[in-house]
Amino acid sequence: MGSTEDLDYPQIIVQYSNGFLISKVMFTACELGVFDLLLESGKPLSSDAIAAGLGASTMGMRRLLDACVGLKLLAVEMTQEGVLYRNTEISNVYLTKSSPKSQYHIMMYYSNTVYLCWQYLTDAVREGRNQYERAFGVSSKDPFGAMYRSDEEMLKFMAGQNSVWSICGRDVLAAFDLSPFRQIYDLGGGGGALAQECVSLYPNSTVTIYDLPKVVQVAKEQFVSPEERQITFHEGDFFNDSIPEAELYILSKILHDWDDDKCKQLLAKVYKACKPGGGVLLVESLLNEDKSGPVETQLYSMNMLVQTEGKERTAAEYSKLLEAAGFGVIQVKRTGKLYDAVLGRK
Ligand code: ASE
Repeated sequence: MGSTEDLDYPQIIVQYSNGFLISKVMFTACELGVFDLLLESGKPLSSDAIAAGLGASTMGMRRLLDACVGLKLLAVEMTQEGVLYRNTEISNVYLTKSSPKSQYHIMMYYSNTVYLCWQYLTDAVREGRNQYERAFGVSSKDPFGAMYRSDEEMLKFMAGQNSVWSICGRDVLAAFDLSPFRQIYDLGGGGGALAQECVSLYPNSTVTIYDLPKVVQVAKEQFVSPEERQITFHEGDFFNDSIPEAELYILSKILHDWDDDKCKQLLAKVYKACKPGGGVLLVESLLNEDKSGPVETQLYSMNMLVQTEGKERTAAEYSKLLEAAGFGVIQVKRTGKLYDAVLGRK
């Protein structure tokens, strides 16, 4: 420690410069299927065997595997047959595709979509708007039109967002006792992973996923089985179509996509639809009141700049938006993880 003060060797600057190299090594090992192959094999493998199994060059693979060892994403052992690689515990749980807590899809979204937008971060800061036009040649006027510019992109986004709830979903839903709310709408609920967590935590609730028709179609086809009776769907655009009556509305990572005007517009609509005694649960990554951190949230706010019309906000900022729409008794719970919860009551 003390390295931040050391002007002779600026450890922190070196670390930050290399940050994107670290990300890309992890993304690439995921994308090539290194962790999946090692899980399936059930025994440590040589770099030649991994290269052959994944159709990669022996030289490139050897280097990638060694970098993963340095990052503690793989472990290495010396045997008579030579050097063998195996997954670490954290890779088995989070980096393999088949794990229930897999972060594979969010990594692919970061690596292939988010990463390309960040190429234009300088332009985003200069212009104060998202960079879809430069990154992908699509209009940046309608951020979700741009983000869902193809079915493939939409599916990658939905799968990516779903993976976050496998690690944060339970905490944000348990932050408040939501058991009094039986009839719940998850506005912009996408692939439904948060809805699935919700009905498992609150077995007496039903959750309706309200999302764009093409999102609902993919959610039904790929993510939520018809056997999950507590989950239903409603096709619509929450800015332009009506919002049905319910006891609780979940807006999970929705307000961070939009500017204050759009947020107020949406919350006013939710307030009107909400049953008296009902509420709204905001699930967002909260900034400190002085915006001094957490650094993950500050970085996400930069990402909202390059990808959307929104930003990350403080608890007081969300409270003000809720109050402007008519909601009262606003409670804030920080989970200590990536996403926090804010509850407002009608
Ligand atoms: C959105 C969430 C995300 C819109 C675009 C997004 C995420 C990535 N791109 O509502 C997930 C959060 N991660 C980051 C880096 O912001």
